[in-house]
Amino acid sequence: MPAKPAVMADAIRVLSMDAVHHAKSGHQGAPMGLADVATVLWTKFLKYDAAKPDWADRDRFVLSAGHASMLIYSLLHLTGFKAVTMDQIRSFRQWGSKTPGHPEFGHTPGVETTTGPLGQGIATAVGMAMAERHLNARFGDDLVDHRTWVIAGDGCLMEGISHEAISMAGRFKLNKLTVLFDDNNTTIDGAATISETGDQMARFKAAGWAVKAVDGHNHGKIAAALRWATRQDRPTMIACRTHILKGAGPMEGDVHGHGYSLFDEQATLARKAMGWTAEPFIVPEDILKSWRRAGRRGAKARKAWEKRVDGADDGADFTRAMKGDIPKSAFKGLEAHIAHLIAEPVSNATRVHSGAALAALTPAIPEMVGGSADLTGSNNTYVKGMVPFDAPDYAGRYVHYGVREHGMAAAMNGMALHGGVIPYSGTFLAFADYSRAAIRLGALMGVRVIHVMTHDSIGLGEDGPTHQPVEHLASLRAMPNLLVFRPADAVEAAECWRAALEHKTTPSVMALSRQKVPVARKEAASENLSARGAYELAPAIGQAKVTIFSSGSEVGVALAARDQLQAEGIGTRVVSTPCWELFDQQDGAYQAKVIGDAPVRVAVEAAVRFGWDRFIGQSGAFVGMTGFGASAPFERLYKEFGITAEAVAAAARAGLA
Ligand SMILES: Cc1ncc(C[n+]2csc(CCOP(=O)(O)OP(=O)(O)O)c2C)c(N)n1
Ligand SMILES: [Mg+2]
Repeated sequence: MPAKPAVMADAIRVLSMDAVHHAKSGHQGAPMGLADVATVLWTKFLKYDAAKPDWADRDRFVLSAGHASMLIYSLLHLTGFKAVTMDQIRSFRQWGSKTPGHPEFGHTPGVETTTGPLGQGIATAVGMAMAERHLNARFGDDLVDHRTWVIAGDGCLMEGISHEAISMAGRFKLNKLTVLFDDNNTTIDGAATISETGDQMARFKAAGWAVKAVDGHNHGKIAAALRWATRQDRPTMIACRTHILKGAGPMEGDVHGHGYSLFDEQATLARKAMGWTAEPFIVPEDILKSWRRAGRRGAKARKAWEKRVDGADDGADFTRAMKGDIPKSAFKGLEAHIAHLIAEPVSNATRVHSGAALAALTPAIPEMVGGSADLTGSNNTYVKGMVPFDAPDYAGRYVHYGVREHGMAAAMNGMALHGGVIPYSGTFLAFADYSRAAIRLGALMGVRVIHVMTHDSIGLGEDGPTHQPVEHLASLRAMPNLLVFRPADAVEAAECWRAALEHKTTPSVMALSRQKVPVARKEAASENLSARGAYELAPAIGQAKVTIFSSGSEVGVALAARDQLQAEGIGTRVVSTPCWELFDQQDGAYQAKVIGDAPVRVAVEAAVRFGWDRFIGQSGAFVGMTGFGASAPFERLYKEFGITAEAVAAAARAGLA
């Protein structure tokens, strides 16, 4: 006899209690409250095949409320995802387990995105739903036709990023996106109402969503609501009224149930009330069987889909795109562009050079989907001929994200996680702070997204200190698994783009100048020098007494200082450092050669010194910023803040004295 759905839901509850109890850590409140909603979704609606977690046309399930991780681990175990054995459930939150405290992408098959920082999941899911619609437009229903389901709690919806995500999804009419709101009126400090009186349903509705409320413990009603969601022409939100710790006897619905750990007696009573007689970490055969059957539900559809991919003319192209492989001849246009730049050098802002590189890349790489947070003209992210991404034909490759830097960065993570899309977008570097939490999650997950961030220093001039980044380069360089590129001219910009695209598991920031910069690279190179991270741009004439290190718009300052010093007979070399992280990956011999042994080292960058000691040591001289900038034309600012060739040359002379 198949197990009753209510009993199947109890299996989630009991496993969540067992795991949290055993680990003496974690959250059972939300998994117990959500067990019914999740059971209906995973046994009747979610399209997946537990035997093939990476089936490209599966529905995406995002547990935005990442603290409820035992919910997804229970589901993965029960439905038969191989990696999540009962031993793994027993090892919840332990070193080396597949069941870490919060769900981690790339760590546990079946986990579509890392969640835990509240609000990120729902915003990431918007990107997944965008990627789905875009690829559906490109490859058709036969290959791409799936939904994105999100479970989000009070916390996710309180976070500001949820606003950006919701309004984007509403504007783009992402009708294959459904948010299941765990409406339990509970957060950590107590009832959600102690800090929230907003009407979440009205809020979603105002953003263009279809909304519905449902008793989150009534399987029939949940199923009806999910069915309703699949029929709407816009994104859907279902407020599922649930009780946190549902099934835990007197503690059920307690507003302090968020991280409450049931005492032994309470857990025993809860099991008894559920009629659950099995020992901890044991799921009775009939219940497990029913769950495993649910986990195989999608197998037939998956196999039929595989046949369709095999038979489709563009099946191989689809598979390549989903694997994240770049088309074979992707860089031909870029190579020609670089050759042209060497033959006929162009001096301009590096943001303009980046735009030129994009013009050579985007026609050759159809997976690239660009965009900007309302700064298209400033970011140079738009390539002529690109069509906006929008309903009802989602084939467009340019996203008008609106003024939503954080939501944009998270959506890009979602697109990259979905696969088949290589997202890039633009904003000002100073606003990296707005998107930082999503950039960090992207770095942690190892997704290829490219954040174009222009106006990268005081060099932006008149807009003043609010817009002038000074500490941002240092703070982004501090982030693990993030490539921070700061090209010095057109050739470096092209090289940096190529390097960013060739790093499949690392997000990149492209820091670009607003102001015009001189040409740095005049000779053809036999390799991508920027991909080395740092390289000798100009050698010393005679014995090297001084090395000047620099990046981006200050490389021109470094070269001018070199001219002054060489005129005085002081052998001076210039090292360009477009990407510190890639330099760190070079072998020791290469690094030593680039750093060199000139007795005096100077660095110049229109930013704070933090981090530069890595190149110049403690005794090196740094020419840059020590505080915030100011509003004035950029030439005046460079003079006032002392970032000049004269200052660099003087620092070098002082070092030699
Ligand atoms: C950005 C962020 N801020 C704070 C936290 C810490 N935190 C984890 S869960 C939570 C409350 C969540 O409330 P809700 O989403 O309603 O979950 P429930 O208590 O209903 O399980 C908080 C503040 C976090 N994980 N992420
Ligand atoms: Mg809650």
